[in-house]
Amino acid sequence: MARIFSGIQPSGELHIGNYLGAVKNWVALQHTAESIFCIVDYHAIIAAYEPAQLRIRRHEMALGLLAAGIDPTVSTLFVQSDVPEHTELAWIFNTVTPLGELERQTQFKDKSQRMESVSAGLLNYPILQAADILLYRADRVPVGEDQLQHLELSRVIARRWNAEFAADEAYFPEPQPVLTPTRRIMGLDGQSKMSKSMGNTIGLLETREAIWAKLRPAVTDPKRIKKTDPGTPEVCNIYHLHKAFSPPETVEHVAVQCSTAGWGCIDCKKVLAESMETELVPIRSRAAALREDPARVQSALDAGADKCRALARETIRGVRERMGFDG
Ligand code: AQP
Repeated sequence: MARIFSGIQPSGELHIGNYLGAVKNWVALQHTAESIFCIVDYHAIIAAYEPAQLRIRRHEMALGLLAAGIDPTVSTLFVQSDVPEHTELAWIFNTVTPLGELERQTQFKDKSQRMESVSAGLLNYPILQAADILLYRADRVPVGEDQLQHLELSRVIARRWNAEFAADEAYFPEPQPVLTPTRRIMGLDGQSKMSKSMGNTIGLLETREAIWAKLRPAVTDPKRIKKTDPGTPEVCNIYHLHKAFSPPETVEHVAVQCSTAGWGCIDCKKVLAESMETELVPIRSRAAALREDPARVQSALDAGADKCRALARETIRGVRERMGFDG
């Protein structure tokens, strides 16, 4: 049976970009393959953080994922730092990864430009990601578009390690991406990818009122100044969110109303807010039930960690044997 693995950083609130780009696929795919989902807290400490807040965010992320539809009786959900083999394998992969390949990663280039001091952790981030995936010898990785380059590096690392230490077998499979139709959701500023660290998000668990307060001023078609100006739906971030949340007939109607100046941007946003409610209300109500019962969240994570520790030990045993560390 194919194995799916994917991860998410507890670096802030679970947002609709994470949901539409990755988590929605996790929920759909969990019934088709053995699925392992990881809250990657070691990745999240690359940026400055408060330890007390990390504890809260880890729990909130688990709660959000369960509310989004991850079913712990079908999938495995766990926290990365509960399985020490992730960092052990990452160290090993450090030794087969040329520095130049890490320096070429777009995310490293973008983020390091925004930082005064760049840590080795930021550079090595994709190696830990390769270790996360390959530790479970996963075949498929449902991710958003921003992770494609990192995933390509995971394949290179698997290929290189196999060639060096397991020449006659593909000990590590080369993991393939699985994308959703909404592979890249832009932030409400319309400028950059919706991302926890950019503060341009709509949280998956936010209230109707909080969502409206963010949608109302959100950037639309920059050329449309007045309500009577016809808009261009394809360049409008709100139209793209309609495609993600509204039924096809509404999307079509929105395009006509926008391009003929039938609706102003606020009219269009009100319809989007309704479509979002339809999708988000059940998620919010599952989250409310889980908040009443935090032990349920923790026990899903504990069971997930137990299972993953056993799988990880088995992979590392094979790695150590092939690299001359046994006996
Ligand atoms: N805007 C997005 N559109 C589509 N998919 C997205 N993903 C993230 N943002 C978008 C996908 O969500 C999964 C988890 O990724 P993450 O934890 O790195 O999410 P983030 O919000 O991007 O987190 P950060 O902390 O703000 O990280 P940076 O600063 O690196 O963006 C992944 O599958 C990702 O593709």
